[in-house]
Amino acid sequence: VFITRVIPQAGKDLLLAAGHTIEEWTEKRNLTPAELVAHCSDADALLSAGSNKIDAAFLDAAPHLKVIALHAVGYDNVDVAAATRHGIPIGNTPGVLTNATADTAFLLMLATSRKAFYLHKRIIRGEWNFFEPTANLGISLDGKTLGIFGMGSIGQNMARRCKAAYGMQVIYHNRRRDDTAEKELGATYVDFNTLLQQSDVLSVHAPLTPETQGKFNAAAFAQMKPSAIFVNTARGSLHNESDLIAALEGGQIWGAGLDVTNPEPMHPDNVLLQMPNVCVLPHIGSATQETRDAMAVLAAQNIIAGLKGERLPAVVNPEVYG
Ligand code: 8YV
Repeated sequence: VFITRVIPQAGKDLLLAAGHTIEEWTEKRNLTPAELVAHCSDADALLSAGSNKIDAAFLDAAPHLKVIALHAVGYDNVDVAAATRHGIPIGNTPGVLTNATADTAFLLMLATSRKAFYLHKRIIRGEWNFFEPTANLGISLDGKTLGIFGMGSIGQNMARRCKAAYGMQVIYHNRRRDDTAEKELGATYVDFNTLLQQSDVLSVHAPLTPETQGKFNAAAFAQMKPSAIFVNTARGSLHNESDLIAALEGGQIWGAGLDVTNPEPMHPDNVLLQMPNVCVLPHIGSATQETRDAMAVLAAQNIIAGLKGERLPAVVNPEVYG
């Protein structure tokens, strides 16, 4: 089993206990496509943590692979149709990272609403020297409208937190209407333009697909409230970064909380990092010890099942089973 980045020991222990041999890439840099091919040409299974492209060319060059397990819920780096053609099941890690990722969205919403990261930087710079009742003001979240783009389990969890904490009204836009969101959370389904126009906080929880790529662009930001906060914990390519910067500079929206950027890592000179109403984190959505352990275990369970020829506990392409 080839593992593309260092993962929690719990996952590796499970693979070893099942009798598999593992090779783990430990360098702190991305494998090049050629290196990935070289390490997988004889491998029976790939455990992929990170954003390496798993495309048709790679699959052709790794003929022994019987299963691929992602240490992630998102699978935008995988050509799923090509994997299915090769008869390779793709596993991912849904469910176990839902709470941690919703927490990160909630954290970014709250931190942005109170300019927390910027004010922290001001203290470090020695700029906390005077109190004024009109300085350092943020935005209250009580009773505001939360818009969710992508009402899957993470979006629902974010909505649940925001309702419980702030009594927020929830509106959402999704590929299809969701019964749980409507019955349990009282969420209202709206079209995309209404979502933009009515949200005080707009939190993105959709996968990256050709339909969602660049969805939050100048035209979208222009429809939002000047007091709105944009939160993205999904994938950086769902928003257009220069359009986001222009919208913040032009006052079309008030603030942004980002756990994902394009590219990653974000360049330290990025103007977003200087803006008072912007909070950026280095893609830590699922980064708690407990969650990462659970992801590693589920990824290992997917590999073990795949190598036995059994159905993966969490499979992205069930059509591979015919
Ligand atoms: C992963 C993620 O940590 O699950 C996802 O889709 O973005 C993160 O939780 C990341 O893909 C690295 O494994």
